[in-house]
Amino acid sequence: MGNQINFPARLEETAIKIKATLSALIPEAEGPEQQLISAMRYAVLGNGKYLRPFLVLETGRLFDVDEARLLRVAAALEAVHCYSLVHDDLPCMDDDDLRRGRPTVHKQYDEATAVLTGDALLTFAFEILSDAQTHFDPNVRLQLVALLARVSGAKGMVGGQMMDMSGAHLGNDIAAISRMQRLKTGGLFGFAVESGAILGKASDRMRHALGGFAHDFGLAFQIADDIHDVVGKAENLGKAVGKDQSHGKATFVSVMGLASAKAHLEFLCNQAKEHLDVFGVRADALKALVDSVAK
Ligand code: GRG
Repeated sequence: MGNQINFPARLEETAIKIKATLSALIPEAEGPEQQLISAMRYAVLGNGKYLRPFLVLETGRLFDVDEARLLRVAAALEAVHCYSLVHDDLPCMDDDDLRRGRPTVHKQYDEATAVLTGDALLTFAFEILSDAQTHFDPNVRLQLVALLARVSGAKGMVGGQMMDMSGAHLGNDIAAISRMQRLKTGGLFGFAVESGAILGKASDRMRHALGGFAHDFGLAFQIADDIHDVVGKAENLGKAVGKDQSHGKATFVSVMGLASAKAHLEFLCNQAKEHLDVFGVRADALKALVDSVAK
């Protein structure tokens, strides 16, 4: 029997829940901090797909983890993701005017506000994770904090961004590009999946399967993004397209060619789903997410 999941509806349901959680965690404020809080809300409550929260929720559901806890962890992860987008859009980095179909934070507010918004979202994530409402066991909280710090920092997303910015050194080395992308975008997907397993006290076998899934899914997501950069339309993506090409950046498409990149995407998506077979139909929502990326 095929996958019975209505993926768009399920993703929309996650988006609604995570936005409500983030809105409650970052309430509007009056007074001197008003502009910063307003920009933080603008950054996290946009028209995103909320894929990382979806992964946290669906992985946690495999282990019957309480949804309120999953939503807090997902909110922390989304805050880090949004911080990275706000900083990545700055003139000193990718210099983008459009994000999620709206002006980027530095365009809507100003550059200083955008820098501070990113800083505040990053630290806010750790405030949420370290709060006892996230989990009663301080050991579990510590594992979450340590993992998010690792995947976000110099040996994770920030390190990958640094490699990307000095992209000339990557040349046409597909292994180096894969490593850079694994650090830059794969780490947060890894956290999404592993946090569900940490909260669910998953067995080593389950963790191993989820680790394989996160690895293949993260790479597939990046290849799909590279393909969209070449063949996508800005109005569909809510951001500029063709930027990698015009900046002469080495991407999976520029190195492998479009046809091979598409074939590799399909291979990785199939492999990602195979890792999930151990969970049976309970992983159908995660498999539906993979299918959406494959398309
Ligand atoms: C500035 C520290 C720092 C890091 C930046 C992730 C990142 C590193 C930059 C984002 C720029 C980019 C295009 C990365 C590729 C991954 C990607 C497509 C991110 C966008 O994620 P989506 O598609 O976005 O999940 P939404 O808006 O749906 O959340």
